[in-house]
Amino acid sequence: MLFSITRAASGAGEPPQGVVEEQLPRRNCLYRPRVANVDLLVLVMALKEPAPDWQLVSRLLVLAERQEMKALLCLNKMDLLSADELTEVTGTLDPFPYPYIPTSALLGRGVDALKARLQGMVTVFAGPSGSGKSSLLNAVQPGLSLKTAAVSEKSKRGRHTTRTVSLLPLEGSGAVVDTPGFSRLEFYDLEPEQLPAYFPEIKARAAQCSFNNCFHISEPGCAVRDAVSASQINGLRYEHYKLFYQELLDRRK
Ligand SMILES: Nc1nc2c(ncn2[C@@H]2O[C@H](COP(=O)(O)OP(=O)(O)OP(=O)(O)O)[C@@H](O)[C@H]2O)c(=O)[nH]1
Ligand SMILES: [Mg+2]
Ligand SMILES: [Zn+2]
Repeated sequence: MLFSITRAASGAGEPPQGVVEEQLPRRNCLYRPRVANVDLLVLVMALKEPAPDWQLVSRLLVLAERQEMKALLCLNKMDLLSADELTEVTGTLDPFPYPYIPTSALLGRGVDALKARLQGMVTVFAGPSGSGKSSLLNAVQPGLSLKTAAVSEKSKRGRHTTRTVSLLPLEGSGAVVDTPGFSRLEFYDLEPEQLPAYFPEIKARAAQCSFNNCFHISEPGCAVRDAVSASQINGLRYEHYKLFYQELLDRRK
């Protein structure tokens, strides 16, 4: 996210003024994150059309941790899933160390809960093209009238409808930033040793590992791996941790 928001120009109670310093690259890559004064990252992932990319969710959450932003996951397009299918998805996500809400911009489900979370916050909406970021924002505040477009019939992927980053004041208090969709996210200036600190569920248990330099990969007496075995840490999240750790190691070679 290549933009920064300054509160300097706004008075008490007024929405913060936005200054877009640079635009996001349009397609498939997001570079070095430089986000200032953003309180909350709302990560919008469609449950279907396009299919969810959980690894991208974990990547973005690392980014949120690095930027010390709160994070909220919206599982959008819940109307495209049966109740059983939704239960199955939330079952594979749990335990999830961040709040999440199933939403449907189409039916207005979860929109009040989302709206409540945005009050008084500067929030960035991020996620793949076609996941429904602009649609959810329109549902939260119909006056926004943000442009949306159907996903491609054939590939079920988004059409990169939102092309620029825009800061929008919210009724009440707060502001939201709609951003273009992306599907790839690289880590910048990140050493593998720093990674455990950006997975809160790992960070919380690291002190109990036998070795204080444990990186939770294959070391004996690892409290993190024990927690994964006991389903206290989500196995998928742990797989992403290992994947990112290896990626960061490989990059150093
Ligand atoms: N069935 C269903 N369709 C939805 C929902 N939310 C959004 N859509 C549809 O999904 C398509 C893409 O929505 P957008 O809001 O344009 O998606 P976006 O994330 O802003 O996409 P980009 O701007 O390209 O990054 C549109 O046709 C929306 O009507 C939902 O909850 N359910
Ligand atoms: Mg959009
Ligand atoms: Zn460990």
